[in-house]
Amino acid sequence: MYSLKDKIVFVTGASSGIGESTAQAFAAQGANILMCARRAERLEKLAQALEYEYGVAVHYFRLDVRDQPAVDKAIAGLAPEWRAIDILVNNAGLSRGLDKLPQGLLDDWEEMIDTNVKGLLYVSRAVIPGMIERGRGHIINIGSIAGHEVYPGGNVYCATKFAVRALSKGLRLDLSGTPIRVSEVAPGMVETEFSLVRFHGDAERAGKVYQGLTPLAPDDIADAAVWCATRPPHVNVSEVVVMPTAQASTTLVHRK
Ligand code: NDP
Ligand code: 8X3
Repeated sequence: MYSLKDKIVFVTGASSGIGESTAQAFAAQGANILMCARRAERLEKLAQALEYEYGVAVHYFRLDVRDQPAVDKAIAGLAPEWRAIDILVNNAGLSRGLDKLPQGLLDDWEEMIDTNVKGLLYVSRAVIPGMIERGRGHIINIGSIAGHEVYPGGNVYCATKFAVRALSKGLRLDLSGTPIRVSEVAPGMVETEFSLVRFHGDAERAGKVYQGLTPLAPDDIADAAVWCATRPPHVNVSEVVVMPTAQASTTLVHRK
């Protein structure tokens, strides 16, 4: 098993849900945690909890991954002790709306594409050259079942997650011959703030998404990310698809 002790793990979108759980799960393995999101006050609380509970070093910064100059500045400006990122978890992402494409809102489309595709690219472009120079690294992209199957109203969100899958595959090709690993973790339904964000704060509608079934918890996905990262160096877990038992596909969910 590959030890995570004292490794530097950078988690984007760690202020909530899967990112927060992932930061915690890697810290529990003794990794030092670098994390970002827009809601820095939440990161501050998480940093204190992780330092206290696991005795690891934590550094956080406010970052909107859609802002390319800010991404470059944040990564280039890291203190020397934080520069050698071992594992990048590209998690920051969101869905907006569930409208049929002809009725879709342009702002929703821009936000999803800018965050899920361009944000992931900006962060990857800033971090991966250092991994190549150091001759070590692992990129774990949080994709989605929506990147494997399309569902009605999923149109642009699904397209962004298909893009995450394509970029994960493309990166494996482009990094061939290096020791750097690339994994995609693709969850089905996970109860987080995801649906609240998708439905622009409509809590009643968001709650209905998870009614009558046991969805995944963010920890289930954090577990999968840690599992990918702890395989021996000659093992690259390319893709992990994790679904609630009650979910057979994006369109077939059993509700009691
Ligand atoms: P949450 O809404 O709970 O968390 C999303 C995280 O992304 C937050 O920390 C948010 O931080 C961050 N984020 C969003 N936009 C930006 C931005 N522009 N810059 C920096 N950080 C940003 O949802 P999840 O935990 O569920 O989502 C995490 C990932 O998992 C996403 O990529 C999502 O697509 C994917 N996913 C989720 C599934 C689910 O059912 N929940 C299933 C499959 C995949 P802040 O707002 O503070 O910036
Ligand atoms: C989130 C899962 O099925 O709501 O990526 O799109 S789904």
